[in-house]
Formats: sequence, C-alpha cells, structure tokens
Amino acid sequence: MNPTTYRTLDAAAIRALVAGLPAIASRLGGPPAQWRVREVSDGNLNNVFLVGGVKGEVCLKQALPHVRVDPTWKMPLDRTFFESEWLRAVQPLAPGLTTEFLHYDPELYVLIVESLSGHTVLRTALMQGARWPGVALRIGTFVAHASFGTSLLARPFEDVFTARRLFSANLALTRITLDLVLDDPYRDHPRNHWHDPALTPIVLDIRSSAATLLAVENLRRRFLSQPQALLHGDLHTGSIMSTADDTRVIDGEFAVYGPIGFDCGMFVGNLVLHYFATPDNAGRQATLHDIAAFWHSFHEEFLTLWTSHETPPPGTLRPLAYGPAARVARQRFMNEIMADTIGFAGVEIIRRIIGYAHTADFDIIADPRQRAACRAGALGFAYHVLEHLDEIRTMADFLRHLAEQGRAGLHEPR
Ligand code: SR1
Ligand code: MG
Repeated sequence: MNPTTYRTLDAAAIRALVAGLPAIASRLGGPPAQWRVREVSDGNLNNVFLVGGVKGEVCLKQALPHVRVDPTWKMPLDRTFFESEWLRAVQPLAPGLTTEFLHYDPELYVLIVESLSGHTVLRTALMQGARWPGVALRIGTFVAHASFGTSLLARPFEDVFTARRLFSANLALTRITLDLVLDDPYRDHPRNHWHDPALTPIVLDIRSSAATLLAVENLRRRFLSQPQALLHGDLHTGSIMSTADDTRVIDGEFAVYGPIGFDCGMFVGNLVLHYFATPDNAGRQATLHDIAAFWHSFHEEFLTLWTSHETPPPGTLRPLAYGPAARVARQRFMNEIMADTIGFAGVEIIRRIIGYAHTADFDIIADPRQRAACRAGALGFAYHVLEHLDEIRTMADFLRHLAEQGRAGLHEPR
C-alpha cells in the first residue's frame, strides 16, 4: 500500500473520483452533485458502491486493508488489481458472461465495472425459489471458455507462463483458499464454527477418516500444482448475478492458475448446498438437473473448443496423436477435470458448513432442528463423497449418490 495516496473512499470521495473520469461520468449523465452513491457491500472482503446518474449506473469496488467483516484480519490491497486483470483476461473469452471492465485505479485499489442492479445474486434468487435452468448452462459455457482460452490448449506457452507469473503473485487470496477451504476444517482452528451440536459427530468422523484426509491432501496438492487454466477461484453462487436469461460471473479477485475442476467443484458444491436447503422434492429435482446441465454444458463446450481448430493456433502445442488416440487423450483430461470437480465440490460443502465463511442457504429454514438436519445431510454427503472418491468417479455417480442421500433427509415444505 502507498500510504500517501490510498484512502478508504466515502460517498463524496467517490463522486470526486468518478467526476474525474470523463467516459464514466458521461455514462452516468448529469452533474456529479446529483449522482446517487449507495453502498451495497455484501461479500466478506471489500467495499462496494453503486453510483447512478440520470443516464446510467456503475459499480465501484474498493479493497480495504483488512477483511471487511473482520477489521482485525489485515489484508494487502492488491486483490482489486488481480480482479481487474482476471476480468480483462476472461471478458473477451466469454462475452456477455462477466461484467464490463470500465476502470482500475492502482493507487486507490478501486475497480469500476458495469452495474448489474437489475440482476439478483444467484444464491439469493435460488433461496427465493427462482427456477432458471439457463443459468447452469451459461456457467458451464463460462467455465469452458474462460478455462480453455487461458490454457495451453489455446495459447502459446510463453503467454500462459507470463499470465501464470502474474497471477501467482495473488498470494494473500490464494492463502485464504488454501487455509479456509483445504486446511482449517480438517483440524481444530479458532476460525471454524458451527452452531448445531448435531454436526459435531460428523465433524469428528471427517477428521478421523484416513481416506477423507488423504483425499483432501491430494486436492490441496492439485490446487497448488496443476496450473491448467486461469481460475475464477471463488465460483460460488454469490459470485454470480443473474436474471432468468442473463447471467454474469463477478468477483474474480481469487484468480489464480489451477486445476479447472476447482471452479467446476466450487459451483457444483454450492448447488449441492442449495439442494440440501430446499424443502420440496420438485425443487431438489430441479437442482439435480442444474448440476447435470452445468457439467454437460461445460464438458461439451470445452471439447468443442478443443476439437474446433483444423490447425491449432500459432505457437500452441501441436498434437502428436490423431484419430482414436487423440480422443482417448481428450477423454483422459476430461476425466481428470471430472474427478477434481467431485473432490473440490466435497471440500467446498464442508468448509461452508463448519469453516469460517458459511453461506446463507440454510438460514431460510425456520425450524432449528430441521435446519440442523439439512446441514447434517449436506455435511454427511460431502464426507461420503470424499471417503468414496474411488467409487464416485463420474458426475452420474455423484448425482446418483446425491439423490439417494437427499431423499433420506427430505423435509416437509415450509
Ligand atoms: C476471509 S474471506 C472468506 C471467504 O469469502 C470469500 O468470498 C471466499 O469464499 C473466502 O473463502
Ligand atoms: Mg467474493
């Protein structure tokens, strides 16, 4: 941080900053004094504001020198830099599926993007009962295009290595993921918490299961040592804003090169959390369909991108095998992504129930015993998945196990 220039912005300072940016000021329209500045901070880390004028609105995000929800947890400011680099990298690869990048201020650590005030955070929409089957398909498309386009399959290694070097400096947020997702929940740590004593026996089982701990260690190693593509790095349902027919991925501050199945697993894990928080069978069936649709869309689009070049782009690795051998090689890679997806979905579910950063999915269940039972269902399912990763090898296996365990814990409609 440069202490002479960085300061946390209030409404007046935001007006002054934006007034000095002619392209954005004209997008808003009218005099700065009449712009509405509304704080909408919602996530754990940053301040977020909507700035609106007579013509339009933008979204402004500023990093704080600490975690927003815990000022004692100090944090470097550079996360908005990585988010802006992520956005600039993936926006052209997945047009219409992110927000539009408008401005980055390297001294104030401010990122300004298109406002999505007509959209709803996907987690909130799901909790309100939205059934938007197109969302999962579009997220599949997003992950396929963003990951393929930043990988060695689409780019010369020189470009990929340069990008890897840039994003490998995203140390603070990679440390958060490593600790909060892949470490803390598996040992006693003051950041962990859960309210329902009914969960404690499952937590103790998880922590004493050698198969589970080995699976998590393997996922941790893969997260750090398989730089297959540029990840979003935190692709939960709170990092997606949507309407019924327009879906945008936001909040790419955790961007880092890693295994593609990490992003897929984050998304699938959060759909599973929603699945266990859903009271009725029809709602649960819809979520099973969403998970299947996501995977199908990701898988098909990734393979289509891979096989669409008659001759590979200049500088990329030229295939050595053709015909059936190439098909086998492609299938192996897709199976690797699928295995990672299943494993990372498991650890995401666990950390959202017993780790530091929980999700709101279960909060809508009024009856505390029912709420505990639903959380226990999700936690038990994730434990089962990690313990039986050798048997749960495909998304079809995963969905079958989910449907079986979900039926057991189904509760009455609220
Ligand atoms: C201290 S940050 C906690 C969590 O919030 C973010 O959205 C990420 O999910 C992170 O793990
Ligand atoms: Mg976020």
